[in-house]
Amino acid sequence: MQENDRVGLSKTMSHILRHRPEKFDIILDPEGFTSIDDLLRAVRSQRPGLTKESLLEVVNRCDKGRFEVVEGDIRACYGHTVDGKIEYEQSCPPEKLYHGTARRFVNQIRHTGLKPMGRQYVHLTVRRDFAEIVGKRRDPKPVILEVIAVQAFESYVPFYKANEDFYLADFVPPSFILFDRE
Ligand code: HQG
Repeated sequence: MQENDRVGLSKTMSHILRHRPEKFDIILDPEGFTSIDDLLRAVRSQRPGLTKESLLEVVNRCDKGRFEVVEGDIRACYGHTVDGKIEYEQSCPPEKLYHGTARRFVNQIRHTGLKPMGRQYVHLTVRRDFAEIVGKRRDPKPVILEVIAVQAFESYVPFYKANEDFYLADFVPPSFILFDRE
């Protein structure tokens, strides 16, 4: 599959698994999983003839680990906006996590901390380069915020591991964000 096709297919899969499963008669379990066969059927309604191999190629070649496959089931690892919060086990984060955002949001974040906004969770990454890419979706010169994550976790802020590179939080208070490293 060409990269362009993979990106398009990945977006369709994300749309279904993160945002609109009900539109495709897909039911997610509490952790966001559905069967690969059901997802395949749903994606085929948009892309007739799609093979399971192509779908799994998107899963395996995705640099951000967007999807997880476990014993015939698949889920989006993060990014959800569906009703009903996707459940993750709490997990102690690494010492530091990064969040890339737009310059225009920073003042608000200074006051209220990081909030999930339109999604179910705040998204944080262990990789500065990923935070840069995430921030550039909204600002050509994004601000990379550092979150002192272990300290936050040991105080009272729950964190959840989405995949090897991304952690989620319900919120991050400003006292655990280093703004002066912008
Ligand atoms: C900002 C995509 C004002 C926050 C990405 C962000 C990522 C605030 C925006 C993943 C705020 C929400 C998630 C506050 C947070 N006041 N603005 N208090 N708190 N914000 O898209 O982290 O590529 O929901 O900084 O690449 O940008 O599709 O979150 O700018 O990995 O796999 O509100 O989604 O993944 O935006 O992106 P988003 P995000 P994929």
